[in-house]
Formats: sequence, C-alpha cells, structure tokens
Amino acid sequence: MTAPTLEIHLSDDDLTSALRADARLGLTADPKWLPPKWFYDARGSELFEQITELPEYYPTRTERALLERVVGEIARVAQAEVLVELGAGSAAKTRLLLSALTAEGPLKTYVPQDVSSSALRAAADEIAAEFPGLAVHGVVSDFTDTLHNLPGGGRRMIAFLGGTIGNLVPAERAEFLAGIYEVLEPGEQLLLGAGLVIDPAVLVPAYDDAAGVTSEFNRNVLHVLNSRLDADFAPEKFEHIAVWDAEHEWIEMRLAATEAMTVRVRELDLTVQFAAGEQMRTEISAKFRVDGFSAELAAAGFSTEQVWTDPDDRFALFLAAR
Ligand code: AVJ
Repeated sequence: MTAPTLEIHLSDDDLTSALRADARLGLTADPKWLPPKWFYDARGSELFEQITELPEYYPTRTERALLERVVGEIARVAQAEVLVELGAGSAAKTRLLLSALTAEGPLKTYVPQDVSSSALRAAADEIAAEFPGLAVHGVVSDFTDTLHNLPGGGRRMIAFLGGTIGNLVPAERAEFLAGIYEVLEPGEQLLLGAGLVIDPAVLVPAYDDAAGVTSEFNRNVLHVLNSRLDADFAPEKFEHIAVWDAEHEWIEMRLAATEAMTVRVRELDLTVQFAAGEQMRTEISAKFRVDGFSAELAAAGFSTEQVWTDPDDRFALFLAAR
C-alpha cells in the first residue's frame, strides 16, 4: 500500500483565527450564535460518531442503507477516476462507494476532506490499508473554501454525504453549490445526501436523544471555546435545546443559559453576559423536499440526473452533473 498523504490547508493557527472571528461575531450578536463547524475537535468528532449509533438518530443508518442499495448504479453512471469526499469525517459510508467505484473500474484516487485532522488522518490510514491500489490524499480544510484546492487528474465525482449541506443557510447553500459547479468540468458529478422533511415527532428526538449524547455534543462547543480561546464557560450550566422551525424547515440546536452568567473570553479580551434562560443558536440542520432541492441544484447550474430515497422518505441521494 502507498502511504496516504495529508494536505493541511487549515493550520492550527488558521483554525484559531477563524474561530476567533466567528466567536467574536456570534457572541456579540443579538441573539447570540456559533457556527456548527466548531463542534468537531477530537472529542466532538467522537461524540458525533456516538450520535450516529443512537436509536433516535436515523439519518446515518438510513443514508447507509440507501447507499448500499443504489451504490452499484451510482458507480456505473459515474465512472469516476477521482472521488472527492467533502466532510468525510470517519469515512464510514465511503467504503461502500469506494468498493463500488473500484469494482466498476476506473477509480484511482480518493480525496477525503474534513476540518478535523484527527478524524481525517485515522480515516485516510484505514482506507489506504483497505484499498491498496488507491492513492489517498487527505485535505484538512473548511469545506466551504476547499474547492480551489482540489486535485484534478481524472474524471471526478464530488460526494457530500450525511446531510451536512443542511448546516448551511439558504444563501450559503446557493453559494456553495455554485462554487462546486464552477470547479467541475462538464460531465463531472456531484453526489449529495440530504435529510428530507419528515414528521417532527421523529425528527426532533434525533436531535434530542434520551441518553443525552447530543446534549454533550452541543455543549462541546463551549469546551472548544474554553480550550482554544481561553474562555471560562461553565458548560454544565447550559441546557441543550432542539426545536423544529417549521417555517424554515430546519432543526435548530441551541444552548440555553440556566442562570445569569458573565463569561470571559480572554483570547478575545471579551466579556459576554448571558441572561437567565437566554438561548444561543449553535446549529441549523435543514431538511429538504426533493423538488425544492432539485430546484436549488438547477439554480446553481446542475442537472439532476437521478434521485433515490429510502422507503420511508426520510433521506435522499441526489446525483447531479455539470
Ligand atoms: C453531521 C451535520 C449531518 O445535522 O444531523 C447531529 C450534525 N447535529 N446531531 C446533522 C448533528 C446534531 C449532523 N451533521
């Protein structure tokens, strides 16, 4: 096997300065908010892996079963030589795609991208060991500004699985999709996994599990601020909240201050006041309708070639081409 390479476009310093900017913006806004990408330090990535095993968290297993069913078809249509996976994380579902794409023939290179270098390094090592003929080039970066660093060298398919597209608000989504379209050559493809709008009675518990893992995951962002920005948040004094916003069709995760607090963020020389009960938004996870999302793809220039959904219509895979 060839050892995987890891390209780091986000150094620790870059990460810290991006976090500083985001934290200053979000913590001084009214209402306060933080971007979800800061959940994923080593502990946050580990907590997310635990979330994917929870009985309530259906997206991961639903997408995996769907992918298992249709991956042969995807590989046949795609004929990809390079698979770029945005937000690869632990790359658990990737094995399915890689097996199918290598069975279909031309796949030579796998390019997993993630913000978490720890998750990415482990995934790249495992994949390289499992697929000895495959060149593996990990890219540590932020998926929204990765696109210009993507290697060429063959017909590409960009995969963005897991429903992470839902973390972007509509304007960011439009910009992101247009950015992908722009870097693709005619005929190259995008494979995108998206959670669908379903009954809130199923949806909300997926983001508010009985075991409290999602609560820990949500509060982990405060640990990240404490360790990276020398802040003094007391995470146990914040309560996890998940609400379905029916107007925007997204789940919103928030942290609510259980009492009035003054928090120091020393690295920013910033003092932040929380009123008792004050809520800070930490993530949106948008859910989609097949027609609505196809229209978003079309607006970015893509033609939707095929859409697959699971039997309960909870999750969809879109295959779109430039
Ligand atoms: C990794 C962004 C797909 O939105 O479902 C899981 C993150 N947040 N539980 C999602 C998450 C709360 C997850 N994504």
